[in-house]
Amino acid sequence: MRGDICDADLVDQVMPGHDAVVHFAAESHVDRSIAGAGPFVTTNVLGTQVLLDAARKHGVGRFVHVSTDEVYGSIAEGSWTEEWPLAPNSPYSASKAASDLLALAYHRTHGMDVVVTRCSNNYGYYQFPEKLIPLFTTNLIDGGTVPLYGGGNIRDWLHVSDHCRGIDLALRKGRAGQVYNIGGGTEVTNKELTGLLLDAAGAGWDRVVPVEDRKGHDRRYSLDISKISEELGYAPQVRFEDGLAATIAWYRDNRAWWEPLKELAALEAAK
Ligand code: TDX
Repeated sequence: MRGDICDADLVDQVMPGHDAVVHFAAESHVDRSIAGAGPFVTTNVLGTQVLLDAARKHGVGRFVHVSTDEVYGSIAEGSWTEEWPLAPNSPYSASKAASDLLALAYHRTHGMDVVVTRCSNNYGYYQFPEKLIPLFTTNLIDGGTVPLYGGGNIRDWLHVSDHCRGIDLALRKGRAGQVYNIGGGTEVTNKELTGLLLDAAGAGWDRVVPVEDRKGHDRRYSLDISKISEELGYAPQVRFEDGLAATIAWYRDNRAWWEPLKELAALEAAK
């Protein structure tokens, strides 16, 4: 069944009988949140509250809230542990921080069995072509250009299958009320990553268009994953070079999936 997490009646109907909720649903693109924060507050904050209330009412066992490293803000050196204070910079990350804290508050206030995970930048199959890797890859496949903001910013890349492995461990073995960072252990600058995507497409730097920097652009994300590694036995398994090559091949082979989505995005942007 597909529906809106803000639809309290629908959520109330579908919740009974389940022993766990894994809450992935969110507005997730930073640039969209800069253009308009409304849907981010509605879906990420109110939607999470609707899910928490329904899970509590119907006695669902475990509630895993999937959060993000962006709630910590930006870090110049070293890596964030789970104790780091939250300092989000974009309307997107502020809305995720609010939902992350709300989930933890339901544990402390109501004794709900909540676990929060905070992941680094995901990549892989079926990622909406608004995020850096699928946007640049599909633009290059089509012979177009890629809009690079600055380029010195650093992200830690996590293959979607490693993220799911981490969430599955948190669901089955995580301790109630705890937060677990899930990182990929591969930090690269956006410029380095763009170079890899250009090489894979057989394209040169003339295809890169420098554009005005993102407002409030976080410079670097870096997660310390000792807690989930030591407590739950997590380790990322997909090497970045392998995961990236497979992802690029997937977008080459699956134009029918992403082309309509890009057409829709272009129509929205033209409005
Ligand atoms: O067109 C672009 N040009 C560009 O230079 C886009 C879309 C991005 N970028 C840069 C901005 C970032 O430094 O690339 C980096 C990655 O950008 P995104 O793919 O938009 O991801 P990011 O902003 O890092 O946030 C992502 O990781 C954390 C997800 O979108 C979030 O949902 C997640 O919580």
